[in-house]
Amino acid sequence: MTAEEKYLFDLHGYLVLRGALPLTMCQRLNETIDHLETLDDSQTAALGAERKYRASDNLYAQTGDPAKGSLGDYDCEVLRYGGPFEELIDLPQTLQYIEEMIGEPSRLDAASFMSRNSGGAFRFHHGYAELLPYSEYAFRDGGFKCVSVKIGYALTDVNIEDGCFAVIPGSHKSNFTNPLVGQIPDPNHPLVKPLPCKAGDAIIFSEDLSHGAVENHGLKVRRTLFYSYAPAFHCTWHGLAMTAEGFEQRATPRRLQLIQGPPPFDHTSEADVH
Ligand SMILES: O=C(O)CCC(=O)C(=O)O
Repeated sequence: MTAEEKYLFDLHGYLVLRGALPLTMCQRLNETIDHLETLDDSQTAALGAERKYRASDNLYAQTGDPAKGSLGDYDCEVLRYGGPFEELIDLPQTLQYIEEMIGEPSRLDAASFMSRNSGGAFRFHHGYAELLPYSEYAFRDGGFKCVSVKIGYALTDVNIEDGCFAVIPGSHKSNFTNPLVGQIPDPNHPLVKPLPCKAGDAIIFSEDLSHGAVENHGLKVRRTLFYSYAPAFHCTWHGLAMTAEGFEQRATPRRLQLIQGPPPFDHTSEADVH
């Protein structure tokens, strides 16, 4: 991270990396999703790419209205399918940021694809002075020590009207109740920063930051991949870091380590304990 990126991440709680996904990779990811969407629910489930449709009473998500014959808003645990989604586990363009923001041996604790139709939105959560051990933002001894850092990869162009990701910059350090938590982000509210993206852009953010998505008023389906990382002592989010058959055999050593979790303490700190 450059000195300016460190300053901005500390100040705002997020960074936008333009063009983090190489164009060809973004195309391959979209082609894979296009293919999976030609299959019915039982066929995708048999391949490990089960579509989990958002319930309309979800606490945070406002579900969109699919066009006639299209799929409803759904999430998919893409690593259970494998394919090109495995390449994002250790994408060099973003992993270097993750390592510096966590500042400890790290692991991947979740990965999912989200498809959101017109009308969909996601209410603000986090960033309200709560003490959540799984999401704390911290800076100590000259380095970041974040407990959860997430990357949202845009697979489609998303403007404000398409329901882009939105944050309250600086809320990761807030010590007071946040009145906007639980509300759908209003892009015109002075505290709210909508983050329009082009396909291939990545937003890296501390989970401690208030974040959500503004309402999709457009006609396009928004496609996003979320990859989440944490210190190695973390457990994973339910099944969200489970991998497809044969992963152990084909994975690079770094990919395998990020999935299995490296030893949580490095050699020096282990010596401190004895
Ligand atoms: O829809 C979005 O971009 C926000 C999703 C999100 O924050 C979450 O799933 O926790």
